[in-house]
Amino acid sequence: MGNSKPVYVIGHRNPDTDSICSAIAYAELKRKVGEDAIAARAGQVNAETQYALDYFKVEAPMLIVDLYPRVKDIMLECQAVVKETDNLRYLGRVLQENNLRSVPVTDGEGRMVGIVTVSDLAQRYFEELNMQDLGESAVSLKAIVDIIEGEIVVDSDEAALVKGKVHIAAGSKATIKKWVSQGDVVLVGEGQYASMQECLLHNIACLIVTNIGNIPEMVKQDARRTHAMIVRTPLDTFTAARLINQSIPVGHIMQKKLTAFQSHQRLSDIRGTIESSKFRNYPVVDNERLVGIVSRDKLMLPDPERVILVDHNERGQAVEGIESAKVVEIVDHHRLGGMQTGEPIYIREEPVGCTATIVANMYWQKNIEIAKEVAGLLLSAIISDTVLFKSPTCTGYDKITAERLAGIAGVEIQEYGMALLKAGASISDMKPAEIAKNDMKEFQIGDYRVLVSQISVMDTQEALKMKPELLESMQAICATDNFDMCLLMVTDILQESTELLYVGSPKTLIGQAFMKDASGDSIYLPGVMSRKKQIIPPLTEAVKRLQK
Ligand SMILES: [Mn+2]
Repeated sequence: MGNSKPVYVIGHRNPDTDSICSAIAYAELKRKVGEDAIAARAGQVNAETQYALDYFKVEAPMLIVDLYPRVKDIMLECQAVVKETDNLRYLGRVLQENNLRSVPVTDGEGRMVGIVTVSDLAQRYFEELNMQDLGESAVSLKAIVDIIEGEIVVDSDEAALVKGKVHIAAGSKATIKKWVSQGDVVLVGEGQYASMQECLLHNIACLIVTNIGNIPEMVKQDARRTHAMIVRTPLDTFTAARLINQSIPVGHIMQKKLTAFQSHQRLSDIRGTIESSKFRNYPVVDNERLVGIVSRDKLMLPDPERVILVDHNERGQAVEGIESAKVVEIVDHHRLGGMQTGEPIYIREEPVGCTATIVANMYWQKNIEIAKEVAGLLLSAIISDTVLFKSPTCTGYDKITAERLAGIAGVEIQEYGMALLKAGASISDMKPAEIAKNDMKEFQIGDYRVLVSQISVMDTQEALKMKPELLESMQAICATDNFDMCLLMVTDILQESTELLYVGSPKTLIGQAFMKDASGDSIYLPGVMSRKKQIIPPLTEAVKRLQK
């Protein structure tokens, strides 16, 4: 279909076993029918899910923190880089050969130190119409010898930096005396022996004889005595002089004040900077290293990520940044929560106990075999969502599907199921703040934003010993994230009941919904295990009654 990017299959935030396992299994099914799908998760794997993954030896899906487009999504490979020690001649060639208007500059260790543009180079040439002063440019004698393809006739310290100016020795001795001084580099034409000797009287650093001119022994002796270098070049004086101008290192003309980005930055955060500056390309630098470039033309239209939502359909429960992505499919078993899409999409919503039930049957409807470990994960999801078939959300379809999956996975349902639930029901290592956020889901109920968390336990007392701390944590969540109410279901798997803790207002909502005195901070709800079937619908009904 021409889509080069993979589609991510992802469950809700604070993923439960269904969200993780259905994502894994559905991504696998998509791959089996030839689509490039990757299973993902929108949060940490909980203890119960980890038990299932370990039991069936399957890796957790990749974590997606958010779907906001980032610099790395539009970053291009850098075509060319120059080092700060490279000379302007090399820089010019790099710019020309790659048809670039700018190129990043790195130091010897590959760290990004600047950027140099065509206009920096042009400006340099306009400024240097006269022979130049190399004193501040950090040009070594060796750099000069190299650039003019010189042959050293009398040696001195090649590594020494030129401290003086560059001259062409033309004219009388008097003129030379007037212009040339200590540390200079002087170009002289062939045969001008008197000029050569005059120059060497002034303690110059280097004498360059052009057109492979002859150098008499007398001149060489003068050079040795004054520690000057003599170089012979095949070039004519004009060309050699121009090339010396280009021996300046890039570091000398580059712009050190950079507008650079980091690969993890959100595009929405760099857009303003790009709009208020004028560059065509911006380097991307991570840990001081150049990793790519961002072109201003590419900024406006990054391809959105494509996602398939499993086990949820509400924006508030989806991975952060879902609005920047393109939802292409939904496979779910919850109420429709008002998601809008730009185009028609494939939706499979069934009122069953678990998304995994739907996914398993999609395999079978397509006559595709379910691998043993995938069957084990799907079974785990059904056991988890239906609390081993005890939840009122459980249907006969879930049960039949689970039995068939257990056959493929080779496990005994009751035994494996109790072990799985037990793994998830252990709260001994959990802090009250973690329990208060366990399996947290956000709901818009009438005008109220309500957060409902759920923890399943084997023994309610262990959790309720922490009730004051739990309520305190819930208060904190409610306040920081601006919820009207925070609810926590402490569900006893064995007793098949829930102790519902709540903070925020209006408490009458709880009272109305469950026909109980809710003036305290918790109520006992026998037979209640399902958030979506036994908590959210009565709350929705109560809101309608209250808001009349
Ligand atoms: Mn589910």
